[in-house]
Amino acid sequence: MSLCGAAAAVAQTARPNIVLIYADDVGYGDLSCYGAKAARTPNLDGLSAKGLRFTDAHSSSATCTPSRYSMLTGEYAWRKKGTGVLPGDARLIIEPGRYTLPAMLQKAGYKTGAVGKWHLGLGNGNIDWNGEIKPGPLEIGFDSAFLLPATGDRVPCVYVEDHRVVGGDPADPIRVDYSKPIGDEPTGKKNPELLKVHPSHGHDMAIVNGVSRIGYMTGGQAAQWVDEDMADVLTAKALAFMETNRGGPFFLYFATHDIHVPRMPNKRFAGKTAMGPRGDAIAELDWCVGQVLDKLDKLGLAGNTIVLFSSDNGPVVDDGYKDDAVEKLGEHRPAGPWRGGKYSNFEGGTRVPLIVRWPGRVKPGVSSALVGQQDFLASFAGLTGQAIPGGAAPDSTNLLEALLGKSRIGRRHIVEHARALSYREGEWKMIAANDGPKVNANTNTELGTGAAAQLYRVSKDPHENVDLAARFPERVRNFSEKLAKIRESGRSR
Ligand code: NG6
Ligand code: CA
Repeated sequence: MSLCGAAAAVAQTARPNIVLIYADDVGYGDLSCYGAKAARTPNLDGLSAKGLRFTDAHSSSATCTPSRYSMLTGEYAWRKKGTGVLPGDARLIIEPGRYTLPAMLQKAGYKTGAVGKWHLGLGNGNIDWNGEIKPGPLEIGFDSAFLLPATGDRVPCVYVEDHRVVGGDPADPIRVDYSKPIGDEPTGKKNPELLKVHPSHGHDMAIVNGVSRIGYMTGGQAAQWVDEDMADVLTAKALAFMETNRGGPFFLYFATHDIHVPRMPNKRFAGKTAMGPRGDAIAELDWCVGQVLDKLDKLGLAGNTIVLFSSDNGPVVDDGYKDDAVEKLGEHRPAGPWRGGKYSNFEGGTRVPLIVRWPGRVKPGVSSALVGQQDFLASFAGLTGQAIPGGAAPDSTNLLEALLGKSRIGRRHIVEHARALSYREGEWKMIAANDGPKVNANTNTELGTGAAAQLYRVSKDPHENVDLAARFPERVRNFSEKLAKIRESGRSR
């Protein structure tokens, strides 16, 4: 019996290529396949029409670093200190040698590549940007990497390939400082006349390519990126990775810069929407997706490749630059039906688009299964027949059946993370008590803050308008206990 079972399990495992396109700050309502009218995303709509579109998929957190940490390690980031939004000179926060999504796939025989936004730190805490930059992605399971080290709005504004800055010049060394200006270099604060886009809050330090950033940097003139070309540069690297590894199997983690600030899409996309740069960045993102899908077709790999598309957190309109996003938003609802957005404990913080396409294996449609990005690790371990070592990926659940559309049942519960933790189970959601401002004064996002725990029946009240905590104190107590247990046990799988 057990031999038969093992044989059956092996027969069911497979090693398709996996392409994970991970967008930045794209909200549930930002894509036309999720209902957007003011932005058209034909390539993503096509992916969705041929794939499975999820309506209850979540990033683990309402900001970037913790979501990426959770997705790559299968551990809720809030378990570990130091996993909040990182500065560009932060040390690597995933321990080298750790069992991660790419390391697991390496063991399964995959070539693994990271292209795009990293934001998980690099080095050991004192990086020399002119020398060897490690540890980084290559030490946690990627065979190759072409990175934007932190965010588009943080220094250093250079690409890092494997262990080195691309185009670095020993005669023009790069220096980075997050605490004070370096020499008398111009800054956004002192020299607004040098800027082509002005900050609305923060972002008034080093000026690179006419845009002031978070943090100070000098040097590396020849290495500095051009924001308007970034989508082209990253997409070309993503396509080259697939081409090189066409013999497969490969895992491509393509983390776009779009649609994070500064939103500076290539001029080809200017005016593609009536929403200004934020809308045009959505058009640019959709183009990147189209390029990846075309390449898979050209390489004859589409049928043997799972393509996933998702986002690292919910949407934000004004995230620090005067780029007309607020003025030109019109009727567009970046978070779709959900309340809040990036930074928020309301659903808008973590309920993000997720599309999964695997021709012939995933039946096109829509799924309401509750899934988290931290589940990719255990799910793809299941797919490729990898056993997860004890203690690894403590919050990753094998949801392969749900991800492939064979089951409508996803997680029984999920913890959502922003300022506080929220506990979702079935139709219900509790936001744990948390102090602080109700609204992020910079971005104008409702944060879901409350001195007492809040309870919402999300199925009937998707916008989380009616707090039912006082009516159902038992449920609040029960959910608080379950959340405490998940915290204390160090695992939820
Ligand atoms: C915030 C930045 C915001 C953005 C965010 C990280 C300010 C005032 N705001 O601190 O612009 O960079 O961090 O975004 O500096 S994330 O998507 O990478 O999490
Ligand atoms: Ca983000």
